[in-house]
Amino acid sequence: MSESALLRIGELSKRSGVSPELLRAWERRYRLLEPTRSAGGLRLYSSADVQRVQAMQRYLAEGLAAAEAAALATRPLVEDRDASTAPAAARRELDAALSVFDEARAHRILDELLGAATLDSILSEVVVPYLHEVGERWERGETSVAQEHFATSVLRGRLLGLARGWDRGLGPRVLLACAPGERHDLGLLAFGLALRARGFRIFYLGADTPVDSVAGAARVVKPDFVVVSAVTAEPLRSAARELRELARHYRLCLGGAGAAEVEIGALTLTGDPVEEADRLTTLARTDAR
Ligand code: B12
Repeated sequence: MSESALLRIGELSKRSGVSPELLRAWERRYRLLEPTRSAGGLRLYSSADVQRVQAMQRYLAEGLAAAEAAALATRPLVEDRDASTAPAAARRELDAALSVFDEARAHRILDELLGAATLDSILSEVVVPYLHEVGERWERGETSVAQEHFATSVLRGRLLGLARGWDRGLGPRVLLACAPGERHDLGLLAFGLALRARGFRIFYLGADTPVDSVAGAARVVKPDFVVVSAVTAEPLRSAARELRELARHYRLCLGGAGAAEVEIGALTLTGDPVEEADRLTTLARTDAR
């Protein structure tokens, strides 16, 4: 759409009969509108925004609550199956369901996605970016703690469901755990699923695992790789001595953003879980030769 075909907030307001204040509130609260910016930084709205405002008005007139109306009004765009816009549309649809605590609908969306796209692309283009979006909105105070907890627990449950049986097979064994005190395990879980899709066998200990307990599990599992992850450096730094010891017995990798700042001689996996799964696959193949 050319810039001249785009509308400013005042023009969108005139066209729809909705005040600029209310339009801004819908944009902020429900992400009903997705403006681009002009060279001068002004918000510019497209015909898709106009359609969503009109849909919102229809649903409100039918007596729906604003959050429900917004969730439905954002739906039609999701039917756009263009490869370049589908992940953003899927994230928006997922968000519309999760932000009004509609778990059944979120599962339907995920079912549809799983039927239509690879797990790699769902992880990299929908789940991980969506978690970032939730986090950013939570930081700005636009998403409540309840909404953030609900969204992450539904997604976590779903990812764990996909993990069933991921320890089977003949591929290299990987033992995965979060560092002691670390409760963020979604990146690690995504990494495990991406590894599984590449034939690895996964043994998952999850959040907040003492390093001596990881070592105990490793004695039983006899993994080819042990991965300990953390979002910040602190949990890894605090456990550095024990992790160094673990690295003497096993091929140790540190994962997650926290690993970037910790130097204990282990391989660090700080990027996207799918890309890092590719890196570990290459490494495992090199080892096998
Ligand atoms: C969900 C969430 C939670 C959930 C976690 C649920 C769970 N089971 O994971 C709960 C509610 C438990 C939680 C708690 C807390 N959280 Co929190 N949380 C988040 C949130 C919204 C999403 C995190 C997430 O899963 N992201 C998706 C992952 C995949 O993305 P990522 O972490 O950026 O990781 C990237 C890479 O590092 C890589 N990756 C990540 N892990 C791994 C692992 C491996 C092996 C590999 C290869 C790659 C990899 O993948 C990503 C893409 O590149 C973020 C917001 C954000 N912006 O991320 C805050 C965030 C991580 N939390 C934060 C904080 C401060 C906390 C608390 C201290 C809050 C509190 N006051 O209680 C506690 C700490 C709990 C603890 N002891 O660990 C901060 C961390 C700030 C910092 N950098 O210091 C963040 C960034 C929010 C913020 N901006 O303040 N949180």
